[in-house]
Amino acid sequence: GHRGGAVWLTGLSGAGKSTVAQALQRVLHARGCRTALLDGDNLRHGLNRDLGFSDEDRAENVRRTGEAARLFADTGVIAICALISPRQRDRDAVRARFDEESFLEVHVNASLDSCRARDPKGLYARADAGLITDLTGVAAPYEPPTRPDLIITTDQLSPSQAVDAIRRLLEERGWL
Ligand code: GGZ
Repeated sequence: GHRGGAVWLTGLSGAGKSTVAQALQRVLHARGCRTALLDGDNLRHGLNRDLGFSDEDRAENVRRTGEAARLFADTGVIAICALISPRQRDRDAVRARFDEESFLEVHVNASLDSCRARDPKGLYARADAGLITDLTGVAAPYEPPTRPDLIITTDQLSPSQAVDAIRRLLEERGWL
């Protein structure tokens, strides 16, 4: 069996949050865990489609996703959340909605240079061309977690190594 909770992946666009989230979901499924994947980019097509990228809208995006994650966690599901979630206060507000042992903040860490070099969606190029004026890390702030439960440096770890580190953390914390 396993416990419900939220694994909250925060980091810059292009740091690898979605890749790690999907790989984590596969590993947890293989172990018989029930999971839900809440990916910021996907949620912005549905639940959060009314929201943009102002500080206020990002805060609401994070809040709403945190509430959805809590509903899943309450039914015993492990909610894997992958949002830039650039503000510490917004992430702290989500954490405060969970039992202390049911929320894990994971910093998916990559240098801005490597996110730029990857630029999987061409966002950094579009920001340089002036087509996006509020890209996180370029023209909008990113506050790295002050006390993350785990830091995954994707410059140094493969996706499977990153997932392994999260799996070990879940075992240590008694989720698995
Ligand atoms: C940040 C942006 C922006 C701006 C579009 N700033 O890497 P992606 O492309 O696939 O995922 C990013 C997604 C960010 O949504 P989040 O819900 O994770 O952001 S937040 O937590 O800050 O609310 C990115 C894309 O949307 N995108 N414009 N200006 N990311």
